[in-house]
Amino acid sequence: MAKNDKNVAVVMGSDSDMPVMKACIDKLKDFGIEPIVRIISAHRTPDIAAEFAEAAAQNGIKVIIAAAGMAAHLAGAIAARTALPVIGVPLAADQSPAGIDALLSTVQMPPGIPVASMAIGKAGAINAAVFAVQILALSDEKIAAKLVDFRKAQRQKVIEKDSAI
Ligand code: RP5
Repeated sequence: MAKNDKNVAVVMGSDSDMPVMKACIDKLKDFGIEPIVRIISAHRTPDIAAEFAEAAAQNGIKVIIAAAGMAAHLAGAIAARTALPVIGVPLAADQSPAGIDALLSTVQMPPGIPVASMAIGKAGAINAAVFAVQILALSDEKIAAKLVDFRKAQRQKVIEKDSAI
């Protein structure tokens, strides 16, 4: 993969994760960020997960969002092989105990190799995008300005809902 201007990667363990992770991708696009999107499994394609993580920084990626369900080791496995910030999104897969399995697998990283774990499911998917935006905003004034606008719009929506009651 050539170095490009796509500096956020959204990686998920299966195409079955896409219905939830679309919310993450769409939120990034709202901020003008076109992410690299990959399906990579920590368990089914561990070699590809390792290659992706080890090459990510040299490929221009600054933040990695990694989502998975069940024994959700994807975010941790990637974090083990890169010093880039990794944001984890635990998902509630079919037959999962409401995503608690994935939450614990994502959040319970050993000291020294952190994953910034978001909430389970769509809320976490959206917050992963916003958190990635917040990281990029530290060194990008245009993204920082969009973040200010996003917060203002969000505030306004709540005020309007309050007025409508
Ligand atoms: C995880 O197992 C994936 O992230 C997905 O949430 C879950 C089930 O995967 P599929 O059997 O639908 O491919 O690795």
